[in-house]
Amino acid sequence: MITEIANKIYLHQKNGKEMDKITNHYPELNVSNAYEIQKVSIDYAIKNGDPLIGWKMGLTSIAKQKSVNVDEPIYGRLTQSMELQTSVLKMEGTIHPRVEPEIAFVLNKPLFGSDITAEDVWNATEYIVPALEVIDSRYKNFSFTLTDVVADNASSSKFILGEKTYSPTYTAWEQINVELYKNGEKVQSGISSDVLNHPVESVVKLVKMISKNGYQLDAGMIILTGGITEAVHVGAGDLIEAHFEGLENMTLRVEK
Ligand code: 0L1
Ligand code: MG
Repeated sequence: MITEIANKIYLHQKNGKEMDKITNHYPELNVSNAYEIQKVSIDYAIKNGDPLIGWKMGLTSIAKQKSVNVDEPIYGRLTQSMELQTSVLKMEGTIHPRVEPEIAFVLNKPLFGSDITAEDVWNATEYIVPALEVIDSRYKNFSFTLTDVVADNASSSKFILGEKTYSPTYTAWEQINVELYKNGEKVQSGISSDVLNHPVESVVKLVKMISKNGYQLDAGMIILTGGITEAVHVGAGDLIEAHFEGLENMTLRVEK
């Protein structure tokens, strides 16, 4: 059953086609099953030439956790085809994308174990960089239970990293105010402490969560720590601008 569901989700992710919630058909599935489904579906992508290049944390703000009625974040996996190389998102192959600003860590050492600390993460960080994540649930109406969204790789779709990278000591990474503009109008704002109090704590939590399932973060991996504002719906013709206080600004143009 796990492999059958994982294959179906993989195909819907690859083709950008919406589907019914898996819990409609398999109500007995739990979150632990969902993480297995996530692993198997990403393994299909990897076997088909799309390597794992990172991990992400989702539901890292109290507001997002409340929206799914949970009190824990979730994690997902990032593969090479998800990384945008130019500031353009093509609507083709997406369903109902939303964009959110994040802080990303890039590692130079592996990180593992349930006793990991923030200091371990700082010591393993090559650089930090602003990012925009595009989330795009494969489920109809962007509506799901926790089990559904975990199986669907935490709604991962695309992401782009900023061009300018920063040292871990560059600034207070939990005090970055971010404003998100859509077509010139401010639509969201937030502060990076909304990401589990500090983005570094999101990496700590990620390592603890995946180590329970027998995984680790490898050197070179990109970690998206979680949305600093609510995610904003986008469609063809939209221009998103993210102003990260004290850092470079980022833009994303959405095309047909
Ligand atoms: O990156 C995220 O926080 C997304 C987590 C999944 C929930 C959603 O799709 O909003
Ligand atoms: Mg996110």
